Amino acid sequence: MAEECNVLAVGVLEGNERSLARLISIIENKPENMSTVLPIIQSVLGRAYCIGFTGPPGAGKSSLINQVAQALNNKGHKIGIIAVDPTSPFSGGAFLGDRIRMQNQLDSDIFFRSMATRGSYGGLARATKDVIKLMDAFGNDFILVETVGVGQTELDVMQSTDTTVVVLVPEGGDSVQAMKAGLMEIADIFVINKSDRPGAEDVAIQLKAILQMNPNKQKKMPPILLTQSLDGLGVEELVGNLEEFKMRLEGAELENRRRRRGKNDFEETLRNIFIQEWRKLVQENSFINKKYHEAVEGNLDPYSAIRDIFPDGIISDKF
Ligand SMILES: Nc1nc2c(ncn2[C@@H]2O[C@H](COP(=O)(O)OP(=O)(O)OP(=O)(O)O)[C@@H](O)[C@H]2O)c(=O)[nH]1
Ligand SMILES: [Mg+2]
Repeated sequence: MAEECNVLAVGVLEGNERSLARLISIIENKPENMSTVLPIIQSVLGRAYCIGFTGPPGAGKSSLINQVAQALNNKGHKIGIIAVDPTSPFSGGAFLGDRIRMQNQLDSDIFFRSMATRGSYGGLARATKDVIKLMDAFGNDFILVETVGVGQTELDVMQSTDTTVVVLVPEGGDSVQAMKAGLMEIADIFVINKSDRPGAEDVAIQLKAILQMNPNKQKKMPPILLTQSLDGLGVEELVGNLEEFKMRLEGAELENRRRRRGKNDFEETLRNIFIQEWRKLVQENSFINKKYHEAVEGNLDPYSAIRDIFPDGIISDKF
């Protein structure tokens, strides 16, 4: 498997679409293979600019991404799209996939991939971050990521993007009020889609009032744009705002964002490796197994168990 991953990783660097598709499938199922892939691709990572789109089910994220992808593609950019859990029960999730697949047949430079919810939420967020890296190595200029809703997975995924677009709808007055603080904070740009329907302006006004009441000192006030993603109204302005945001971010702030991401990435990798190694230790070492189970059963507190298990010098006993 490692050898196949090596060959595929080189293929990805050469811009081979089949290698990318195959490698994504492997990594989705066995993320630990990134340990052979990453050393091959690491030196080229960071070229792609990653934009996340999130918002309630059926808000029009897929149709909007489709429009933005085409607009960027028309400007000569190579685009990758990742739809995380696109099969929402509210609307046909195959919508975007079908459209993009149609375009791919027309030989456009857009690579589409959807990621189904499987395993734990943490697993999905991790797989998405890995796929972002593979698409970056493939030579995409922009990677557009769609996630539904406001859960922990979305927040995790959005921390791996350079820009976050939050998509709302005119009927969303109540959802604006109830919007999770986390989503407010991560939004760089707000879009009120389906602005052909009544109420879009009202939602924009409400949103603006809320943003002004809770100013985020670290950020410029996010723009609020109106779009109609079926016929592309407002898309040009959105793309203009995305480009402007990218230009403004480039330099120190982008480096800061990416350094923060690098730190999270490192710590997550370390945590995963520690946990895996730990589980092996529990299987293999009867003393550790005994202490562990004492702690699990509640007969020993976790701190004491860890002090007993790890002798002085391996980890500090001052925690
Ligand atoms: N009236 C109107 N309908 C729209 C607009 N944009 C999208 N829709 C419709 O809204 C529905 C959902 O669109 P999608 O693009 O699939 O929305 P989504 O947010 O990706 O949906 P999920 O991925 O299922 O959460 C579809 O039936 C679209 O045709 C718009 O600007 N105006
Ligand atoms: Mg969608």
